[in-house]
Amino acid sequence: MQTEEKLEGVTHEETLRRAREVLDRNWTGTFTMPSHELYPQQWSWDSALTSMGLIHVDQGRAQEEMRSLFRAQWENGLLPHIVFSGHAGNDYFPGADYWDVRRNPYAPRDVPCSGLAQPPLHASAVLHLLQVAPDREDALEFAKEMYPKLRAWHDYLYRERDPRREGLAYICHPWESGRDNSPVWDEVMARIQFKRSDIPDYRRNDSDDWIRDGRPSNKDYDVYIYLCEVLKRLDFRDADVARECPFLVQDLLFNSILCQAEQDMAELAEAVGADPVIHRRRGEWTAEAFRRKLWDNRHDIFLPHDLRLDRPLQRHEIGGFSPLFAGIPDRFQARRCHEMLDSEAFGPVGDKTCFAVPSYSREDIDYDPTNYWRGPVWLNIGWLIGMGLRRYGYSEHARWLFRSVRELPRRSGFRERYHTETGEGEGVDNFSWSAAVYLHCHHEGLFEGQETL
Ligand code: 9WN
Repeated sequence: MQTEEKLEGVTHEETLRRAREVLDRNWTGTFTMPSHELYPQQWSWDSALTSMGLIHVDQGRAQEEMRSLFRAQWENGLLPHIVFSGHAGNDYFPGADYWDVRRNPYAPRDVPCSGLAQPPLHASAVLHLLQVAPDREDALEFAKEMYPKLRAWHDYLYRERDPRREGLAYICHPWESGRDNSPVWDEVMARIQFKRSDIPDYRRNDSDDWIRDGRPSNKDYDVYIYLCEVLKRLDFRDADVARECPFLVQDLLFNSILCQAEQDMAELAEAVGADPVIHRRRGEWTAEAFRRKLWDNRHDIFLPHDLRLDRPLQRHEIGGFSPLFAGIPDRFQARRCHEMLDSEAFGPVGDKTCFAVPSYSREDIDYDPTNYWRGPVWLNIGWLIGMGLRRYGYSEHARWLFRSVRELPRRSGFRERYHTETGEGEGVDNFSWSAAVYLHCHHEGLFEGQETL
C-alpha cells in the first residue's frame, strides 16, 4: 500500500508555519476567505473546516469564524452557503444582488447571502472547538451560544429538506453538495432543458484561463445559473422547490456529514445542558435510511438517490465512502467500501505512486485527474475518509490517506486540489481549508509515525 520513494518538499515544521500563514493571509477580520484569488467571500463548509484549524492558531478567531457565518442564518434555520462581505471584494458571480434572497420572508434583511446550503459540518466543528480549546470556560460559553443556532440549522434540514420523512435531506443544486461538477451529477444535469433566454447574460468571475482550466465547463455553469433562476422564481420556498426543482438529490456526502453532526450535537447538548435524545434519534434514523435505501446490492456500494426520477445515480465517486465517516455502514458494507477504496479505481495501482483519494473512479472513462471534482485529490475529503477508515479499524489504509494529506502540501503548497498521480497542485494557491486540515491532522496526531517518510 505504501510507496517508499524518497519524498521531496519542505519540512513538516515549515509546512505547519506556512499553514498558519495561509490562515492569517486569508483572514478578513471577521472570517477567513477560502482564497483571495477566486473565493473572496465566506463559504459555509469552508468556514467549518477552517475553524477546526484556526482553533490551533487563535481561539477567538475560530469562534468569530462561526459567529460571522451564523449572522446570515435565515429565520427558518437555513445556513446559506455564501455570506457576502463588501470589504472582501464584490466581484464574485453570482453575487448578493443576483441572489436577491430577500424575496423570501425568512432571509436576513441586512446580511447579504446566497439561498443555498452546503454540507452541515458546523456542529462537528463547534464540538471540536469545545474539546480542544485552550480556554475551556470560554469554549463552553461559546458552545452554549452556538447550540440553539445549530439546532435550528439541523431542524431546518430535517423539516424542510426531507419531504418524504425518510431521514435524508435533499440538495437542490450541485453547489450544495460541495462537489460542484462531480460526474455523479452529469445524468441529472443533462436532463435539465432550458432556452438561452431562460438565463441572464452573466460573466463568470473565473475567466482567467489559468483559473478556468480544470473548473466546471461553461455548459455546467449555464445549468448552475438556470437552477438559480428556478429557485429565485420560487422565491426559495422549500415546499415549492421540493415539488418543482429539476435537481433534487439525496446526496451521500451531505447526509453523512449531517448524520455525524447529529451525533456531535448529542455531545454538545450534553455539554450545554440540553436534551441529547433528539440528536441521537435523528442520527440513527439517517444512518438506518442509508443502510436501507442508499445501499446498492448489485454493486455493493452506497449510491445517491435522484428524487425526481426516484432512482439511484450510478456513479462511483468519493461520496460513496463518506458514510464511513459517520459510522453508518454495517460490517459487511464497511468491508465492501474498503475493498473499493483499495481497488484500482480509488487505491494505489501496482507500484505506481498515487495520492489519496481520487475524487472519482480512475476506472471510469471520464475520469480526469486535472478537473476539479472529476478526479483530483482534495485534502478535506482525504481527512474525512481517513477518519472513517480508522473508525472501522482499517488503520493502515487510513495512514496511507493521512500520509497524502501530509505530503501533498509539503511538495506542492496549500493548493485547492492536487493531481492524483503526480501530486502537483491545481487550482488556487493558499487555500484555507487545505491549510486548516493540515493543522487539524497534525494536532490530532493523525500524522504520527510518519516522521521518517
Ligand atoms: C461554488 C469555496 C467553494 C467550496 C466548494 C467548491 C467551490 C464554488 C465555486 O468552492 O464551489 O460554491 O465557485 O466553484 O466546489 O466545495 O466550498 O471554496
